[in-house]
Amino acid sequence: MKERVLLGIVDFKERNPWPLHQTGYEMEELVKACNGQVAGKVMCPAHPPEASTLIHKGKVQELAGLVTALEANMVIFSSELKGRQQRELEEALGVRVLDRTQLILDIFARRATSLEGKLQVELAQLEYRLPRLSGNYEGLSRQGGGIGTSGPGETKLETDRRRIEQRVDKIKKELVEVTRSRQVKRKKRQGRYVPLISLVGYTNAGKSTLLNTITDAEAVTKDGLFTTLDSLARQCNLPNRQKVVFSDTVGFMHDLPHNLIEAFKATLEEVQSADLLLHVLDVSNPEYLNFKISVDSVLEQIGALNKPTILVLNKIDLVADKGLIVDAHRKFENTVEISASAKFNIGALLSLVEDFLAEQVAEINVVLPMARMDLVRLAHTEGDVILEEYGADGIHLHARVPAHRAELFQQ
Ligand SMILES: Nc1nc2c(ncn2[C@@H]2O[C@H](COP(=O)(O)OP(=O)(O)OP(=O)(O)O)[C@@H](O)[C@H]2O)c(=O)[nH]1
Ligand SMILES: [Mg+2]
Repeated sequence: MKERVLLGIVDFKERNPWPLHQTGYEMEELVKACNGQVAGKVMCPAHPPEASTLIHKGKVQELAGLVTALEANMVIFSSELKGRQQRELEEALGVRVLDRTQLILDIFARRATSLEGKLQVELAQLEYRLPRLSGNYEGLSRQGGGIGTSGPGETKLETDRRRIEQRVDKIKKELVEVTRSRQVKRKKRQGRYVPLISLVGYTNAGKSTLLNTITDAEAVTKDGLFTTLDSLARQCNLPNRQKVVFSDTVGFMHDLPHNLIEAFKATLEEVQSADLLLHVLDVSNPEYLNFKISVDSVLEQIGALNKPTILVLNKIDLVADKGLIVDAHRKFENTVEISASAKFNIGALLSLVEDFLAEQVAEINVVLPMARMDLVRLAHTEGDVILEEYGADGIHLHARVPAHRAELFQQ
């Protein structure tokens, strides 16, 4: 059975982090991503931050009336709730109350498939719950398969802070192990110096679609939020036959729960170690400039904002006003407009990628003295060897190596 959700869109007036209609739209999309059904949407003016309740009494009464009239079995607020606020609202409304953070965590819990992803989400959920635990509050039943119940089950242990803390410690240790084994795999790949290109961007921008268009990956694409959670990497050849790896990543969103970003930092190492980022932007959405700001803010939090980046203006098949593209080119550096699904202008994007990589990868074609096997080994471990032949005059080596290594071979 689908949950029927009444949405409370909290209006902070001039303190709103984001246009309110976009918040409302995104909240609806988040509910859909959880398989829920939006029964109604109510704007709720917020109290000043120092007030103990989030919204005023009259509004709570109005919501209670709507819960009955619309047969909603859950109310979800667009801003984060303190433990006490959530309990008071549940008592007043008689149905379960969640906030945006719990909703996002729930989506991640549903979508996580890898062991690492599952652990990361469980960690974020437990850390969200810890400061909100309360000794004697039973709360409304969290049994069944509804929104907010995915992930670690809510048992008696939930009220036992110490046991949750132990679980948090255990997950952290397990994550160190899982992350280490993934890093070993990545090192092996990097050992051959195949440049890594990471696709980043707001959720639903078209990253997975672009990965599929460029490589022959079969990444899942869908109109909806947070379709991709685990990163997926695919090797392919650029038109100039250079080998590269493209990797798809989890989509970003504005105001992502902080402990979720923390938990996903290990996965996002792919982004940190990338040679080049393709920042995919859905320019058919009027909020695209805000999307870019949000994505840049997450990139900054994971220390990847200064990476070489190509801004990929996607979904231009849906953009009627071409002035918008001209504008974006003027505003930002290194932009290229494409349509990932209609496969438009992909050639231009790839040639831009080649230009970027050319600055980081050098192609060498040299004859080395027989005594310099160390350089041949270096070319194998850090580079991509195209030809290796042993002649009377020495070792003929044709390879691509990291630009900063090229000089060693030229001497
Ligand atoms: N019209 C149009 N639709 C596109 C284009 N690129 C992607 N889409 C659609 O946009 C939706 C989202 O695409 P995805 O590739 O799943 O987006 P994503 O960035 O991977 O999203 P998350 O994994 O949720 O972060 C899908 O319905 C795609 O078919 C495009 O160039 N034009
Ligand atoms: Mg995706």
